[in-house]
Amino acid sequence: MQIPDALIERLRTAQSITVLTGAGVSAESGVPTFRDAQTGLWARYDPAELASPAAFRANPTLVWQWYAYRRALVAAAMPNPGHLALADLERRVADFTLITQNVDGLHHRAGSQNVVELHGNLFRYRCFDDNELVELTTAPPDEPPRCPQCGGLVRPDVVWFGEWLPSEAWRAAVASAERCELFLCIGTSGVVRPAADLPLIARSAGAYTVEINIAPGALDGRLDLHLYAPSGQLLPALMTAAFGAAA
Ligand code: BV8
Repeated sequence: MQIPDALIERLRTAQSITVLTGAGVSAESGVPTFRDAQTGLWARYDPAELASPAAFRANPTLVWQWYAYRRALVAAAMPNPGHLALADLERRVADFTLITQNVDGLHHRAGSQNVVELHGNLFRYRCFDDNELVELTTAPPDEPPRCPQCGGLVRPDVVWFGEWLPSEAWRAAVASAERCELFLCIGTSGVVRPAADLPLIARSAGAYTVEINIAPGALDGRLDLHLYAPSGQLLPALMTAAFGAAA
């Protein structure tokens, strides 16, 4: 796997690094990507349709069970060497921000600290009516429970299509993209906005921008460097090339 010296040098010297990840970084943990998640009984549903307030209003049981299915997949998964390499990189850089579109929580489980969850988290819950956070010790698999405050239906604390991103998370993401010297964009198809705008915001602010993916996508040719290899293999190799054998 040929890694350009320019990237190795920037990894060694950058004081400020920002990373954006998508579903591809969790693929090698056995968590299907957003587009691939529709296997088996879910194959006949468009994920963007299920991940919407309209779908939950129309059929809360179906949407709740889809998220229970995804929680079970993630609970059975472990962070992979790609997640671990990013946690290691964070410990070596003064100003490091990890922005993720993933709702699987695997970056935290890998030891990453400064994680911005742009699209929420599968294992947190909110009331669909009063939007207050709801603590659930165990999430029932079949039916959405009721909010203890107002009796409204409980939903996963994720951002659905047509919903605004959490303003504080978006603000922190844009600020880190604008101030970083190096921006790594890993395992995302670069289709869903506004997340897909972040590498372009970083580039126009002067950062050196790098895509890591297994295949060209919507960002192809729009960043400074595009490396095509599985992130679970390329990221550990990058860390070894830049810092010697992983800590
Ligand atoms: C918003 C949480 C303002 C839930 C997610 C019309 C009407 C309304 C909105 C829009 C509209 N047109 C456009 C929009 C905006 C819309 C959007 O972008 N739509 C797209 C589909 C065109 N965005 C929104 O709605 C956002 N909100 O705009 O609010 C607003 C308000 C009102 C009205 C208008 C606008 C909210 C977007 C967030 C939605 N929630 N997730 C859940 O998870 O269930 S998005 C979800 O999909 C993920 O979080 C992620 O963001 C996205 C999936 O993308 P990826 O992560 O990149 O995954 P994907 O499967 O696509 O690709 C995997 C990649 O990995 C591939 O490139 C593959 O090659 C690579 N890969 C695979 N294996 C590996 C690998 N790479 C490396 N190594 C490997 N081993």
